[in-house]
Amino acid sequence: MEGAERRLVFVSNRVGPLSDEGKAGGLAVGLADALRRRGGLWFGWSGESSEAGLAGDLKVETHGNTELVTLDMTVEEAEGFYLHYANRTLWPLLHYRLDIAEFDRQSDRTYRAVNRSFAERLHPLLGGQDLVWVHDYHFFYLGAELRERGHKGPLGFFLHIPFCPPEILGALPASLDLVSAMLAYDLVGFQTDTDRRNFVSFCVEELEGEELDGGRLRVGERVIRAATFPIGIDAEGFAEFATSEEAREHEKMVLGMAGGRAQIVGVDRMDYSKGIIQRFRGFEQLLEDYPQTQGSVRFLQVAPVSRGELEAYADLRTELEQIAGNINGRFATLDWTPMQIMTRGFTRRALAGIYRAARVCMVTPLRDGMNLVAKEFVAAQDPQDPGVLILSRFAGARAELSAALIVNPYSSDDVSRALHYALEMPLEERQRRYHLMRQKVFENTAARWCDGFLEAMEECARQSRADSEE
Ligand code: ADQ
Repeated sequence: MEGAERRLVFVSNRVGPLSDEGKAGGLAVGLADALRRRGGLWFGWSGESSEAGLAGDLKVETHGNTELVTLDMTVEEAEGFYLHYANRTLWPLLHYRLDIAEFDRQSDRTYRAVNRSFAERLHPLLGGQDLVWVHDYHFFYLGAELRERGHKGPLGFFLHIPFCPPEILGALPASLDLVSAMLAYDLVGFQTDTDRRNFVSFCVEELEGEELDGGRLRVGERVIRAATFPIGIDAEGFAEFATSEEAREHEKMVLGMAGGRAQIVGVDRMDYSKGIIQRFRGFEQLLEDYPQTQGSVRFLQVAPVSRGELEAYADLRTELEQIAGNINGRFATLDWTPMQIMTRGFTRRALAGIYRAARVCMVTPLRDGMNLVAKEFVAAQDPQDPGVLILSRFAGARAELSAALIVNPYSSDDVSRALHYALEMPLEERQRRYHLMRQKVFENTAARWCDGFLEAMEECARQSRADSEE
């Protein structure tokens, strides 16, 4: 299809919102921007359950050039697919947590059946020339199911979370099926080179695959492209948020609470992969090892509850509240409370103000696909007086943000030393590090990420048309 742009079709577990104003997570923020610019179809789960489930009516919302199409699931579909297989099996496993991943046959069946039903319902809405871009670990089998129904157009897949090494993935009873199904996509994208390498290694070691040049990979008859596309944010937009009135009010409130003390912040969905427990231990150790910091710092952790239906997440909340309580009990004085934890969501402008009030932001996941909080923090800073980013070596963002203070999040010594260093850091060094990071964040934006992936998909489509004409 020379000249005309192909229609864009996104598939992701949750759809929208298309507006910036919501409390959307990382994925939605990047995609909404692309659809607003180019138009198309966004297909996914409504987030609701009904008796008919995936067999029920499609819900269609039209916003200008974009259609949002969603389906309900039955309670059984939602539990087996989303709660169980996606979030108790794949999420921990792909985040290297074999110790808590649960494997059971029934949810594996439901997950595949849900992928099949999504393909069944999506296929009639597709034109052969559409660019279909499937997102994340909820839909490993969707591409293969679309192919079975005769879809011949270009199919892309992007994994927002890490791809663990074959030694870990191999523990998944269905690992061979799952990775084989990924080969139905023409382009498979990852956040980092490590994730890509792990995928290629699995194909080579377990499926007799062969790495070709140009990022291509041959497995049996199939040749696909596996590449790295680190996701970004709308940096200009976020920087503007940071100077909005709402941001300023929040900045003022946080600074007011700090009362002249150095403000440390953490902002994460409440998830065990984010390393919040270890971060609290690091903060406690700062107070212990550097007693002069007692009374002169304040730590605010913002952690909205997510996936609260799952035991591991409910337990985490209890544990975090206990640790924070213990730290406050141990160190507080009549006029100083060391830390505060908040589980409510904020608008993006409010969040930008909180980041701007921070002297130090701690982003210390034990494993993270990218971590957009790190990038948002950088975009929100005042260039004249920027805060310091402490970043885990296990966050995908580390590849670009090497000018942050890089720590091993498992080592409370390392974290407490980095905190102390950050608190003492002279303005000149803060500015130097900030400018290096700012350049990356403003260069590699959400729009560029999206365009890069779509260009690579167009290239795959041209290639496969050339091959079929040969
Ligand atoms: P997440 O695991 O959700 O995303 P992250 O990239 O940090 O992690 O994005 C979280 C988003 O939620 C950020 O945009 C942040 O601003 C927002 N957020 C956090 N707390 C909030 C609060 N209290 N109120 C409002 N908003 C809040 C997954 C992967 C990541 C990957 C993204 C995108 O796990 O590694 O970076 O997808 O690909």
